Amino acid sequence: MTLEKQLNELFEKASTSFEEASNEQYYYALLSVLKQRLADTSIIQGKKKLYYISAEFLIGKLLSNNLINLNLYDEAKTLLESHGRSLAEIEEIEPEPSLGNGGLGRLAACFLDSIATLGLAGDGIGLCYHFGLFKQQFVNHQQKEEINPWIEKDSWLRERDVTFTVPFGGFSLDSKLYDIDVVGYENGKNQLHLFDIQKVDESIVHDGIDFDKGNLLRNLTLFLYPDDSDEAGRMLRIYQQYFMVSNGAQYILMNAKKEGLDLHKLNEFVTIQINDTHPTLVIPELIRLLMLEGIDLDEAIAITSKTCAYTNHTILAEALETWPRRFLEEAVPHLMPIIEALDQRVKAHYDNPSVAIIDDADLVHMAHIDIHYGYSVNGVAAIHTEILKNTELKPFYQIYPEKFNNKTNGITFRRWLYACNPELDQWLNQWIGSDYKKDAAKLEQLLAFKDNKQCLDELAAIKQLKKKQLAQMLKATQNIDLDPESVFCIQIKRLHEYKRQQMNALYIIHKYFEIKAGKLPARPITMIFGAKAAPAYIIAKDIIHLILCLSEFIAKDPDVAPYLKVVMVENYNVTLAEKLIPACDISEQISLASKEASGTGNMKFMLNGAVTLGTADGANVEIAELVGEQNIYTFGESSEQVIAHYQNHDYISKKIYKQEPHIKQCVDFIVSKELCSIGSRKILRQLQQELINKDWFMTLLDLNAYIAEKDRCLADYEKHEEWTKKMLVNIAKAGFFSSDRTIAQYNQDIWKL
Ligand code: NBY
Repeated sequence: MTLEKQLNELFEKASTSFEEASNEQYYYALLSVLKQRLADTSIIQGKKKLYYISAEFLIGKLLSNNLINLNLYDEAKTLLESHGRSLAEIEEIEPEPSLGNGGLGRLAACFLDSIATLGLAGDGIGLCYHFGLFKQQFVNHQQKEEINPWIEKDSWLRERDVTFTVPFGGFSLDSKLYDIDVVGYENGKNQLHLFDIQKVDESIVHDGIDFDKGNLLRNLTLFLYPDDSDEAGRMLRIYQQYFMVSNGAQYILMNAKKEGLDLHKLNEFVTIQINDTHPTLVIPELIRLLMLEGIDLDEAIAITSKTCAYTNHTILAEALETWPRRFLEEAVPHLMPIIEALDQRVKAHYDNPSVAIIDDADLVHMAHIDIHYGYSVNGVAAIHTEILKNTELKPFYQIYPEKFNNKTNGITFRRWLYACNPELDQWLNQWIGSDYKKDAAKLEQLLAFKDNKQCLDELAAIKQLKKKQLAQMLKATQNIDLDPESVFCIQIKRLHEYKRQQMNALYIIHKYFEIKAGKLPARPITMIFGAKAAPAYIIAKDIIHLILCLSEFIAKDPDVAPYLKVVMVENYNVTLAEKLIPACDISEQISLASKEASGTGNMKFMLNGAVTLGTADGANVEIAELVGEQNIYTFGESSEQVIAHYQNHDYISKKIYKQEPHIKQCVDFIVSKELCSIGSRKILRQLQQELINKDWFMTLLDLNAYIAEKDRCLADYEKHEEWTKKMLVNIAKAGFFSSDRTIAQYNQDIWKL
């Protein structure tokens, strides 16, 4: 049946019509039709199945994505347009599930798309957070957190008749399973399994995102990453993690038994990818469950170690989780004998205390469990994997060189090109055909048109159009005025000191001074930020405050406002990213070298024809190798230099502050009376002092280099044809960053499905 006929039937039932139905009715009718089509799509089968366990799946809205993958996108678009509707408008009705925080969660979502597209049998396992990540509002130039509900009566969730009992110290909780179908591009489907508790109570949340952290029977699945600045918050994270993995492991074994598989050979039928350390407890849990099936400890450990593989996403100490032994004793006492047995085996083999699972301070190192008792350890970009091997995880690499491998991240082109930039997709179809949809490497064919004026003019026109569309959208939704003739520099990502949004803010102050002194830029510059700060991360919130104060201050200065504009979009999320990325001229990837494991926004920007301004960090390094130095702007100290500063303790920000008058001037402007009259003197002072006295992520180290390279980049932007060529080369070389390629490599080297 055609989409038209199906929608028509639904509209008739609701006594409405194509002409009279509201956008809301359109959305729910489409949802219902697509859910039926998804239900009719066959599940991908295979002898061996992957389970990708992750605390986050930042899936974003699913309407367009599902239309594309079910091959209904064009039909839907034409149909809607013939009734005077646009897909974009109807999509606005869909709430975005914010089941993730940033790159790690979005990567999991891209991976599910590619796994299904490649026809591999692989499901996701996670939690059904009711509010996901908080919704961000700006009040008094500060971030305020609000709940972010997304589950409606009618949604992509499918209730399943599956429940497990999860034991905790002193009580147990029964689960409830919801599935979301994950359909591949012109292929069958897999599933995302999201576990919830039975009696979750949304009403215990008050004053933004506060709630009783001790009420586990009611709160366990309310939020992603509840504030962990106190012990109750940290305990809640452990309860969440264990609830997720126990359900996952029970689900996996239930299926294995249903299929009559030999549990002694589980690893021939199942592989489990552990996404960062949050799902690590799946290892002792699987061992425990196998023992309940009558398998002895040694064999249960051996089977589990052949089944589990681990992905590392960071070298930052903050995210290499360790839990005090007594936390685990309280939350999951039944796992402690197993964790202790795992630790004793390690200690019996290796005296190096740095590879122990339980250290002398009685801290349990989650990553160490993964590395000793998993069969693969991978980093997410070439440079990151090298740092893991040579520095961060060196003693482990010496023990298990064969386990270590790199899998450079990727992004799904279905969402980050076809869905978010249909104009660019059309242009590609015209110039190189549509083969690249199945084989992203074919984008390189674009290089043949590098000197074709018409091709370049069309590309430049598309960028201009996307900038206009963004301006219209931000005006309508956030009352923000953008000048599409200005150059758009965009930095959108989680707020973190290592990502150095504060360095970008200092650049803005530098430009402000220049403009004040009469040195005008060739064209107006628009600096766009989007970022959420973790609720308990004070410095990150201080940086947001600075940016919002700068934004207002500059807008009010008639000398500067015509040349410089600072915008921070509210509640940055996947939906906003889909609008911002196609409109970007300059992609800001300015993390302190060695700290950004990969980055994936950098790939999305490149694919949409933005040029990268970045440090030699994460996947920027691979982007630079692909596009060549004429087509990227790289600055700053290398990861080796930065690592040496940490080792030698020789970076002293105060020294730079004192020696470089211009840097001092910029840093001191943070506490100028102009900014303090807009914002909070206390907060701005705290940030300024942080930069002078601590600056753990070395903002001042690269500031001069950043200013120089950004100015060179802005000057080059004025050479229109050359710039458009750079855009074209970036698009042509982006094929490597398709998550289809990444997943093919995971499968070939790790999963072997
Ligand atoms: O994973 C990101 C990396 O920063 C980025 O470079 C990489 O491209 C991406 C995908 O591999 N990591 C990330 O997003 N991490 C988190 O969001 C995260 C979440 C929670 C915690 C730590 C990190 N935590 O400690 O709870």
